[in-house]
Amino acid sequence: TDGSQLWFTNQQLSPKVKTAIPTTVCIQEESATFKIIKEELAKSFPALGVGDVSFTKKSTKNIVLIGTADSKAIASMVSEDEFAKLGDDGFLIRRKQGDGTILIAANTEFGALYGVYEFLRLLKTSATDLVEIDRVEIPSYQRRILNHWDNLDGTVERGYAGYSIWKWDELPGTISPRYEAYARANASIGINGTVLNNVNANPDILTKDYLEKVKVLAGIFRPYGIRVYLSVNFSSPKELGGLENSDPLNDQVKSWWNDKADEIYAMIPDFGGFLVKANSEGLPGPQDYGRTHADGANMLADALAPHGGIVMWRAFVYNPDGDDRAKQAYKEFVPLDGQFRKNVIIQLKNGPIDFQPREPFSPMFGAMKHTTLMPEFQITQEYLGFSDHLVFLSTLFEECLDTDTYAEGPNTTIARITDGEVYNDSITAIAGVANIGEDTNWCGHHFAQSNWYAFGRLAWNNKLSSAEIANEWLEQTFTQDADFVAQMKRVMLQSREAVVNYMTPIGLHHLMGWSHHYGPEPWCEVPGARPDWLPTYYHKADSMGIGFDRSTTGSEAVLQYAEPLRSIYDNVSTCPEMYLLWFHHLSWDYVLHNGNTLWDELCYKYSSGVDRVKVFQKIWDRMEGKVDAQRFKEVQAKLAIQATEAIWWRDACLLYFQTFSGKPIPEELDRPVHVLEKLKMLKFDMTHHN
Ligand code: BDP
Repeated sequence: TDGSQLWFTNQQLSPKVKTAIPTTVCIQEESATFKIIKEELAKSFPALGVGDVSFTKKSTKNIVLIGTADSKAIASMVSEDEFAKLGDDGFLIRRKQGDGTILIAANTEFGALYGVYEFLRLLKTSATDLVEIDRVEIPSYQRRILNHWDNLDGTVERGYAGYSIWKWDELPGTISPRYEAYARANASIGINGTVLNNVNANPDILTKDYLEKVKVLAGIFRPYGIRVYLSVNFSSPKELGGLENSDPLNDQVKSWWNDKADEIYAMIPDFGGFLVKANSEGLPGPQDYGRTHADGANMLADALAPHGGIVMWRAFVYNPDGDDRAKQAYKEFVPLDGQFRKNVIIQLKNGPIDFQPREPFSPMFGAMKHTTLMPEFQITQEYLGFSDHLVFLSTLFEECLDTDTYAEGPNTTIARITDGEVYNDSITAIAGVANIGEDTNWCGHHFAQSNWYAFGRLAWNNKLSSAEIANEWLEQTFTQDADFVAQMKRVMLQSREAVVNYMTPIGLHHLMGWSHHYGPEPWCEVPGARPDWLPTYYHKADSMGIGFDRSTTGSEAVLQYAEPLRSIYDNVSTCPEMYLLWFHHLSWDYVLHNGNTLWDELCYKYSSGVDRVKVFQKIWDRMEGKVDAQRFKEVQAKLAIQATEAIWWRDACLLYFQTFSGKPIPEELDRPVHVLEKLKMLKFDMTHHN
């Protein structure tokens, strides 16, 4: 098995499904989406051993009945009240008592499609016994979106699975079969939007030629319930339209965008909207003209509003001459609270810096009470070992969503702030930066598929646990063998903490190599470089100690958090140890709660990260024979890289920090196998990773 089939690999009926599944399927409606539903069932039932399916429009006993209220049979079995609760994408699956019929009902055909994928998932995983099934699912977020950082030249920024799956040169004439496979995979986990191009947007995406290509993709995705969105360059009116400037208050600029929106919607009536990175990392934006982010976002929002489109405006802004980088987005955006149009959503990375293995949450969550916010996660592993390291990111996503901001008192979690529960937002959304490329297995590492999967599942239901997600992913992707699932679930659930420990434990961050962001370079110096792109800006190691003082004696970033978090983070004895060096600069002799000095604890943490990966290797080796030989070997080879690189990280960081601490590595721990001076001379070769 080469991984190309993603989580559709294992077609085995779950042992828990004791009951007979009807093989007659009644679907009374017709559409492209219902056709997909039929195809899925026609493929899956025989493969699962349920039997060949026969489709009928007649509702009898002992059938699988699928549809919306437009289907008479469905309408007679589901009340209006029940339908009202389901919303656009929700569905119910219910076993009708007495005659064996399984009902899958929704308000829309897309809801029915999600219901069918859920039904198939239940058949294939040991989640539920279907005999008495009676469940309602309503997605946590209305818009569940992948962000592709794919460039028009076919490269993928921070992509580690080969070139882009979008073949812009071949479109619109030639259609890769991958497009539909992509749509199917996304729909199966509830993803309903895709931003096709990089946030560092090339204006050309809005030319007629490219829009023709986009239109073809939108057409393929449409029956799967997936809308297309585009990243736009704020200077497009100037660059493409030949206008004098792109000032959002310039009437010509406004009409350029209005016309562009009209043009897009004439071609793609269900177009989702724009994603914008503006005045960030050198990109143009409204501030170039003395205007605010709100001025810029609102102008675009006004162009899209008549068509029902939205603007996702990114808050990833920071400036080398500004304050502590961790504080800047908040300082820029919070004063604008309440000034954004209803169809603007501020898209916010989970942490205040940048997708590090661990960051405290961005304090903007909860601080903008009159502005809609959406979380942005990074599925691609820019800072977590690319597609070479096995890291299950679900626990990172879950940690963020479950974090209590206390913005409105206890239980103001990021999940509840962003899914509309706390502030009743009319639009809700969540985004994940995709890890997909043209590699046969889509994501570079077989286990990296689980991160795409987990993002979709959490976007659908932000209360799911990572353990449940790992479980169902493993069962569908590999096997239901109980030992395999139990062992590998443990590996997955521990994997993120392992990477935190061998890269950036105790609140350290941004220690990685210059520009490519691979491997450790805590010593990194680049002549003339922006200081806020250098590790020394973040770790501040010196002979006295290590860490970034963001407490009230330092940059005061803690003040951006609501009480009691502000005080908890500010006080070194109450600050959670996982954030200690994020918020405090501490002496090497500082004693932690467990009695270790900070230096010793750093050594233990780095070592434990390495040890964990070695355990992962052993566990995987025991799985031989339980999975196909190809995937077994490929994962085994990746784990070997990961173990080697975990040691590289440990040695590089400890040897370098040791030049400041002057302290020995605790007796019982493994000694470094590298020499610092040699590590410093390593030149990283990106070609190996693409
Ligand atoms: C950083 C990446 C950079 C992205 C930027 C962003 O290094 O490639 O363009 O984020 O999110 O993590 O805009």
